[in-house]
Amino acid sequence: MSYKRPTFRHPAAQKNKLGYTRKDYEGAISTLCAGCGHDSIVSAIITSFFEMSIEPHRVVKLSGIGCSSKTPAYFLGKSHGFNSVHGRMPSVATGANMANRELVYLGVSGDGDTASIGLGQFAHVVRRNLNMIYIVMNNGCYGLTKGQDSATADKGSRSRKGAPVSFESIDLCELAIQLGADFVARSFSGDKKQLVPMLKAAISHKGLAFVDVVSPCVTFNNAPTSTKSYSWVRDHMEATATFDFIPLQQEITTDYDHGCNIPITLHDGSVINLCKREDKEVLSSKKEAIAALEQAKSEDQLLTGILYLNPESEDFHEINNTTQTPLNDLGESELCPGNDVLQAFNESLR
Ligand SMILES: Cc1ncc(C[n+]2csc(CCOP(=O)(O)OP(=O)(O)O)c2C)c(N)n1
Ligand code: SF4
Repeated sequence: MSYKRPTFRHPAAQKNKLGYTRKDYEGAISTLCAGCGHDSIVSAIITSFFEMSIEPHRVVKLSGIGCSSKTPAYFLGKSHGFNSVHGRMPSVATGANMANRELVYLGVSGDGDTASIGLGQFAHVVRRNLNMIYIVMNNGCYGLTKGQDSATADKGSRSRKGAPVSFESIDLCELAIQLGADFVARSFSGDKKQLVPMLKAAISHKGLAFVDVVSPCVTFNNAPTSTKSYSWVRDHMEATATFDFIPLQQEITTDYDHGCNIPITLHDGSVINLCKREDKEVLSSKKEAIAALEQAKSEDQLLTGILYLNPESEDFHEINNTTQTPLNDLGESELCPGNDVLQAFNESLR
């Protein structure tokens, strides 16, 4: 069940370049537990799309099943939406993206949805580099089905009622890097200052942008013994870099503070402005990114930030040389070019 928001609009509400207010990017009122990290991520998504002035009707939001997968109901109420089957969001996203490459695809998933039942689908959508933003709201448990440990729960950690986790956890960021993702980032639901520019950069990235957001489940997995709790994350968080996101339309040069900021240009020309901590490197090598993640883990730290970025990313459409035109805009002669073309094509494969 979802509740509708009041339709009142404050006449002085701030508008973006399209003339929309933040309200135009909201959805139904959340029915998640008060304090759930997922709601904070929803708010960061709304802020990012509003501030980037993306037309809501150009966005497709997709999800699987779980509390996290319910959240597309709570943002971008005027966008296209598809709530699929548990762990199957990537295949629906692939089909939609292949039919129309002009839209912005945002997939929302949970750690159960992605790291357990959907692991196979996750692996293939990452290696195909589908042009989408893939967010995992990672709480280390199956919130919707009453808090069972998920595959991202760290070995030895303990939820509110459970025994210590016996198995090694899956680090989705490391896995995404190994599978070929060109944009891999991690943040914390309670750190909007980091999360909003990170999401903006993910939206601008061409190819799959994977964003793992540790998002505490206050009802089932917020005990201090859990590495996905508010208290643990606050005490053990370490950032690779602080950064700001500069959209393409803005003057870039005036924003740089040389000596601190490292600009990285994304495919659409927009820039992520990384402000390195003194002892940190920009992570553009897979090997180094994985080593940094492992190093942080061995020191009991949660590494956040853009963990790996390949600005030369080539997405699924480019790799397959697909048509620029959405399939429903193609005419009969393009969809069915005739026997001669078919014969020539078959010949070219002999
Ligand atoms: C095919 C199938 N198997 C199992 C379930 C039961 N189920 C629903 S949500 C869920 C796990 C949700 O966990 P997660 O993806 O981490 O999301 P959260 O609720 O924690 O946000 C499970 C096992 C289901 N709906 N469908
Ligand atoms: S059960 Fe956990 S994940 Fe689900 S809404 Fe409540 S706090 Fe959030």
